[in-house]
Amino acid sequence: MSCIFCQIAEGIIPATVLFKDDKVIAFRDIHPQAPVHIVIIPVKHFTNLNDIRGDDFALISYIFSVATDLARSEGIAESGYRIAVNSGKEGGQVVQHLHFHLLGGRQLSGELG
Ligand code: IU
Repeated sequence: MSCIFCQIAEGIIPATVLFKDDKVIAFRDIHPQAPVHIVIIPVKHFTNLNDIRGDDFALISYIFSVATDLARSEGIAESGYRIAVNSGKEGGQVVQHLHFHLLGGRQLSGELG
């Protein structure tokens, strides 16, 4: 298994895990870009958003519910936060396992690109 996020999901590579069930795992980013920077991934391997079809969109909806719960538990729900997905090379994706960034705890820039 060469995918690093699959290895985190399997517990082979350690991470600071904040949430885990059979579908989703959330852990603190190792190079945080904000006071709160959490990576949320589906346990099942999808390379990026191009792999998401049909019934898999229910999983994406579930990931958003996990993310918004984490925003509340991390204390950033009211001040505001960003959920971002980098998909593909020009989207800035580095790790080739679909993931969502939850960022907050500081004023984020309006720049998206
Ligand atoms: P990107 O969307 O693929 O650019 O983001 C990958 C993120 O995964 C990036 O913020 C890394 O710091 C983070 N990360 C991590 O938290 N743990 C790891 O073992 C690896 C990357 I590799």
